[in-house]
Amino acid sequence: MIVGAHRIAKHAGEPCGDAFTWWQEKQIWSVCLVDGLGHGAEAARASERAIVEAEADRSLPAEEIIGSVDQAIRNSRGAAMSVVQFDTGCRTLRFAGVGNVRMALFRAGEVFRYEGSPGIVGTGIRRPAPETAAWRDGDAVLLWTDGLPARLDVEQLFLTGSPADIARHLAMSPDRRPDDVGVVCCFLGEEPC
Ligand SMILES: [Mn+2]
Repeated sequence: MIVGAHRIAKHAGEPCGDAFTWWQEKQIWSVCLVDGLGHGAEAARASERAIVEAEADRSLPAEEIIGSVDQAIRNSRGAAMSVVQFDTGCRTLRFAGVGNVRMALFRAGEVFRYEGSPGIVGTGIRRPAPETAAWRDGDAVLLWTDGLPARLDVEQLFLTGSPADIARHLAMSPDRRPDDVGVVCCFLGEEPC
């Protein structure tokens, strides 16, 4: 597993309302991307609290992490959020999301897309149903917020560069919308992080 990420605030000089984190717990790698509603300081407060709570729940399954964050950020503006967990032993993934933080898995000409269920984390959501799938060495996974278009066509990007390069390149792309943008890129395989 190699992970890289990049984010850019809507307006230079204001806090970014998109936030990410990842961690390894035994053979499970978890990656979390959060978009605090709107932009600016209140959005950043919501997403930072979501990240702190997610990290505190690090051993829970993805959908339960989102359920805990929902409780923890009730007094915030709310957020969209997705969590994906890669089991490096079984080569499976588990995805859960609420709101429009999207994910796609890229594999030699194929793209598998994942979307969260409707709702706003922090408003008393129903726990989202997780999706599971198998992955292979060499697969690449992107997560991105709505600062980028819903459908990203980026396969040529994977020919060069590290996950951090790809995330930065995408975050600065001309397709970017007038919003905070956050991107996380993962290369799946046995490479040490
Ligand atoms: Mn946004």
